[in-house]
Amino acid sequence: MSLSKLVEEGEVYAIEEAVIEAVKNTEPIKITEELINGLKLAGEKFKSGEYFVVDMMQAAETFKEGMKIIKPKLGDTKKEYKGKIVLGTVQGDIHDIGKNLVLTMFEGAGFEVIDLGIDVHKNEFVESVKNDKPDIIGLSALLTTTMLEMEGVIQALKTNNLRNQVKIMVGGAPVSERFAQSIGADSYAPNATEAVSIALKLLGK
Ligand code: B1M
Repeated sequence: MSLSKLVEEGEVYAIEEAVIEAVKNTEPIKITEELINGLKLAGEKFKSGEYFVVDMMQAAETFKEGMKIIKPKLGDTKKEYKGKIVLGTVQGDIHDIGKNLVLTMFEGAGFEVIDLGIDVHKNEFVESVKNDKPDIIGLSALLTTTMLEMEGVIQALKTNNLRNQVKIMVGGAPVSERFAQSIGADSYAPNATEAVSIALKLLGK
């Protein structure tokens, strides 16, 4: 069974061995893409009513197990310090797979990453800008309802006179370039790999 199919079907006990085998002759990034594809297919089945939340959770768990093996192989060369980014999934949203992938890519590229986790209230981002002084705040959202929270974070930073001290990057499946512009974010990244190059440009590096 392909890696993608193993994730889609939530074959959590088979994924580790399959990924170890795949690593022998496939690029880690290609394996990551296959694992992501499996999640997407599970999501489509959920949308069509064929899968329930429990099936999606099983697929997500299988994805995570596969990523545990791939993660150390993504960007495993030591890089010079590139900057500091604070990441979080916005309030009301518990999806973190994409955000964690973004985190892995930033760490691999030489960024210091502070992960605020999931369901992060706008005030936590504000506090983090005050205390951690990041170069960038990275917001992730996977629901059409929670992506609206991104604007709340930007407003909260403005209210606290902190907006000009930090760049804002937004991402997540329902988010778009147009949406990012409409809420006053500095950038939008469609995926984890591009997020790093967009961040470097944003910081003039
Ligand atoms: Co949820 N879910 N889910 N889910 N889930 C979606 C998102 C959905 C599209 C499924 C569907 O209907 N087809 C749908 C949203 C519909 C909508 O709003 N339009 C949905 C729903 C409805 C729900 C619940 C409401 C279901 C319910 O309870 N009735 C519920 C919500 C819970 C909540 O958040 N309050 C829910 C729950 C869950 C699980 C817990 C079961 C699980 C999450 C587990 C976890 O994350 N730990 C889950 C999953 C796994 C999915 C799908 C299947 C997969 C999401 C995923 O991880 N994709 C998803 C369907 C789908 O995507 N086809 C779905 C892979 C991931 C690598 O991609 O996150 O897009 P993504 O990240 C990408 C880019 O977007 C980008 O880079 C990443 C890598 O390239 N990116 C950034 C992301 N963040 C970024 C930030 C950046 C830059 C780039 O800068 C800072």
